[in-house]
Amino acid sequence: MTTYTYCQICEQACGLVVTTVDGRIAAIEPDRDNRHSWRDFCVKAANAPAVVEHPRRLLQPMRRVGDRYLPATYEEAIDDIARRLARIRADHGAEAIASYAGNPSGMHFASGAMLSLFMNGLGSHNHFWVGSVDQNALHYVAEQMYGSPWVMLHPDVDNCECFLLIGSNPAVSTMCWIGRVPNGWKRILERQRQGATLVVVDPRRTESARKADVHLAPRPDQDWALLLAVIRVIFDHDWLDAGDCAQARGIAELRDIAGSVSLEALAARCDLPLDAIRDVAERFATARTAVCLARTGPAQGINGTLTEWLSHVLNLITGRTDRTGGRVYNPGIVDPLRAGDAVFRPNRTPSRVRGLPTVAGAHALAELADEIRTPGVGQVRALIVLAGNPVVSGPDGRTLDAALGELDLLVAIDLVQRESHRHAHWLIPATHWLERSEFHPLLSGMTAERFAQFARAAVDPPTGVRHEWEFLRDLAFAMKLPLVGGTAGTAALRACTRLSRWLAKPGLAFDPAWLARLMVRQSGVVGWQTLREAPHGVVYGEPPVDELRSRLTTVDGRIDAAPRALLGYLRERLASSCVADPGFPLQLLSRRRKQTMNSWLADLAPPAVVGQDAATVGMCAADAAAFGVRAGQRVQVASRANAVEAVVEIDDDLRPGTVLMAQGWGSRVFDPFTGEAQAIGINRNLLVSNDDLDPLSAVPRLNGTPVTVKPLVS
Ligand SMILES: Nc1nc2c(c(=O)[nH]1)N[C@H]1C(S)=C(S)[C@@H](COP(=O)(O)OP(=O)(O)OC[C@H]3O[C@@H](n4cnc5c(=O)[nH]c(N)nc54)[C@H](O)[C@@H]3O)O[C@H]1N2
Ligand SMILES: Nc1nc2c(c(=O)[nH]1)N[C@H]1C(S)=C(S)[C@@H](COP(=O)(O)OP(=O)(O)OC[C@H]3O[C@@H](n4cnc5c(=O)[nH]c(N)nc54)[C@H](O)[C@@H]3O)O[C@H]1N2
Ligand code: SF4
Ligand SMILES: [Mo]
Repeated sequence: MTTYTYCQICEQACGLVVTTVDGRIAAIEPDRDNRHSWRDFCVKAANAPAVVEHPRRLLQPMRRVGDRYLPATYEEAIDDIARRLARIRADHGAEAIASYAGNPSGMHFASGAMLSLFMNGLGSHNHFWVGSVDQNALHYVAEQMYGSPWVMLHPDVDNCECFLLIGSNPAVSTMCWIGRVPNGWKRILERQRQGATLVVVDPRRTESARKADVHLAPRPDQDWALLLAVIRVIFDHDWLDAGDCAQARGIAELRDIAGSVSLEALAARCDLPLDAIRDVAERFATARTAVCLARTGPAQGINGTLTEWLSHVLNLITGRTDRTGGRVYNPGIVDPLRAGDAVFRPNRTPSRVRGLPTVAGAHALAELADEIRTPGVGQVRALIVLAGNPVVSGPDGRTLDAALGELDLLVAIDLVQRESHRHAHWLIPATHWLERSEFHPLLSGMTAERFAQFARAAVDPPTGVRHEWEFLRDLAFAMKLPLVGGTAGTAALRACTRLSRWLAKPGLAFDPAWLARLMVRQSGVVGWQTLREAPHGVVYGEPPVDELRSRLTTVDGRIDAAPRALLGYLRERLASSCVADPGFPLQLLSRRRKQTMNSWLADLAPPAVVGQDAATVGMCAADAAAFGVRAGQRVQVASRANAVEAVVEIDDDLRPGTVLMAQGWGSRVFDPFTGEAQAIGINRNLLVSNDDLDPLSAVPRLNGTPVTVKPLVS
C-alpha cells in the first residue's frame, strides 16, 4: 500500500511516500509530487521504521511497583492517575500539577492541544515547554516588536541576494526553526551560484561556513555587538529604507544607542575586524534583497534576545521585513495571530520561586527543579512529561533528575522510557507520527509559501496502543475537568465519547480534529475536504508578502523597533565588560548530527557517529597546547555547575577559546521490564547551570557556557 504524508521529525515537514507490505513499512521515500517539498528528505526519515519498531518501545501503560514496572491496562492507568491527581489538587491546589511539553509535541496538533486543554481544565498555570531551551528569544522579540509571540517571519530564499546567517548550520540541521524552507540549504547554494552573497557568522567553521563567501567567527554570545555595529554603519551611511523606518516606532532611539558606542568598542566585544564588519554592513544594506536570520547559536546563549532583536532591526531598517526576498509573514490557513491563543491559552502568571515572567505563555525549563524542590503554596508535586527529555536536552540534568525523583507523581508519555522518565510512576505509550492522521492548523503558516498538507497514517499503531491525546482526553473525563464549553459542554463530549464506544462509531468520540476542522472552516481559506483529499498537499495562493503590517497587534499598530525592555537590556550589556571568568576561560559550543534529532535518535545512531561525537571534546590545537592536553587524552571538562569526562579531539575549525561537545548524548533508553539500560556518550548539558539565563527569554546558556579543561592523571 502507498501512503502520502509528511515527515514530523522536524519542522521541515518533508513530503513522503510510504510503502507498506502486510502492515509493515517497506520503504520511505521523498514524495516527488509534493508541490512544496518535493526535493527534500533526510536520513532521519529514512530511519523512521527503526523508531516504529524500536525493541524497547512502550506497548502498554507500565506502573512502577518498587523499582520495577508492571504492565497495566489504560483503564487502570487512568483510574490511578486521576485519583492521585485529584488528591494532589484537593490537598495542594491545581498549581501543584505541572506539565512539560517537548519538541515532538509541537509537530502534533492533537497532543499539544489536548495537553493545553487538560492543563486549562485543571486550572494550573504550571506549564513548562521546550521553547525555553530553544526558541524563546524569537517569541519574546516577536511579542515586543509585533505585539504577538506568534509572529514568525520566514525567509523568501529564492528571491534573496544576500544571506546573513547567524548561529545556524543548515547544511546539517536543514532550514527550520519555527518555520521551514524545504531543501532550504540547497536553495541558498543555488542562489549563491546565481550571484547571491552568503555570510555565515559562527564561532566554528561549520559545514555551512565552509560554503560561505564570508565567514565571521565571533566570540560566542557577542553577536549582538556585531549586529549593533552593522546597524551603526548603516545609520552612518544612511543606507536605510526611509519608508519602512518612517512607519516604525523607535528608530530615533535606535540611532541614538547605536551612535553612543564606538565601532571599535563593538568590534572588540565580538572580536572581529572592523573592516569585516563594515564590509558585511555594506553588502547587506546595498543588496537589492537580503535576509538576516539569527538562530539557535545565539538564541541558546545569554544574549539571545538582544541578537534576535537586532537581527529584526537590521531587516527592518533596510526594508527587508515582509518584502519579496526578505522575511515574510504568512497567515497560513489558520492565522496563528488569531487562533494561537484560543487553543494554547497564554499564562501570564510569573513563576512562583524566581518570579520570572512567562514567554509565549509558558514557564522556563530552567526553573522546573526549583519549582519542584522549593516548599510552599504551588510547589510542583506532579508532572506530566509529554514527548520530552528535559534531563538531557535542558540545563543541569543532575539537579532536575534529583528533583523528578522527589515528585509524588511523574507521568511520562513517550515512545520509550528515556533518561527523563527514570523516576516515572507511570509510563504511557505514545503513537508514532507514521501511525497518525491529522491536519495541523498552525503549521501551514510556518513557511514562505501558501501550502498546506494533511498528515496520513501509513501503519496502524501497535495493538492496544492509544494516541496520547486519547489518553489525556480520557484522563480529563475521568477527573471531570471542563475541556470545551464549560462543565455542561464537557459532559456532552464525554457522553458522545462513551456512546461512540457502545455504538463502535469512533467518529462520535471527542477528538481535537474537531477543533482543527472548525478553525479551517472559520478561516474559509481552503475547504476541509480539499485538504483531506489532496495526497501531495495544496498550494492555495501566491507566496505571501506585505501581510504583517495590517495584522500588527501592538498598541499603536506599528512595529516597535526599540522596545523598552530590550533597550534597557542593551544599555546594561553596553555598560558591562565582557571579560572571561578566569576559572572557566573557555566557551562550550554544540553540534548536531544528520542522523540524530536532539536526544531522541542518538540510541539508534551508527557506530561511526557515536565514535566521533558522543564522548569527545573538540579543541583547536593552540588551546590544547595551552591547556596541556593532546588528541585522544581523557580530560575533565568543568563548569561552575558540574564536571564531566571526555576525550580530546583536535578541531581547528573551532575559534580559539571555544570548545565543542555535541548535544543529545548521554541519555539511556530503559527496558522497563528489566530496568536494563546503557547510556551512550556524555550528557554535556550537565555542565550548563540552571540559573545562568538570558534574563528576558529565560533560556539557559547552552551555548557559550564558560568551562575549563584539565588533563586527567591516569
Ligand atoms: N540532523 C538534525 N537536524 C535538526 C536537529 C537535530 O537535532 N539534528 N534539530 C532540529 C531543531 S529542534 C532545531 S531548533 C534546528 C536548529 O537549527 P540551527 O539553528 O541551524 O542549529 P545548529 O545546527 O545547532 O547550528 C547552530 C550553530 O550556532 C553556532 N553557535 C553556537 N554559539 C554561537 C554564538 O554565540 N553565536 C553564533 N553566531 N553562533 C553560535 C554553533 O557552532 C552551530 O554551528 O535544527 C533542527 N534540525
Ligand atoms: N546543548 C544543547 N542543548 C540543546 C540544544 C542544543 O543545540 N544544544 N538544542 C535544543 C533544542 S533546539 C531542542 S528542540 C531541545 C529538545 O528538547 P526535548 O524536546 O525535551 O528533548 P528531545 O531530546 O527532543 O526528546 C524528545 C522526546 O520525545 C519522544 N518522542 C518522539 N516522538 C514522539 C511522539 O510522537 N509522541 C511522544 N509522546 N513522544 C515522542 C522521544 O522519544 C524523546 O524522548 O533540546 C535543546 N537542547
Ligand atoms: S529534514 Fe529530515 S527529519 Fe526533517 S522533516 Fe525532512 S525528512 Fe524529516
Ligand atoms: Mo529545537
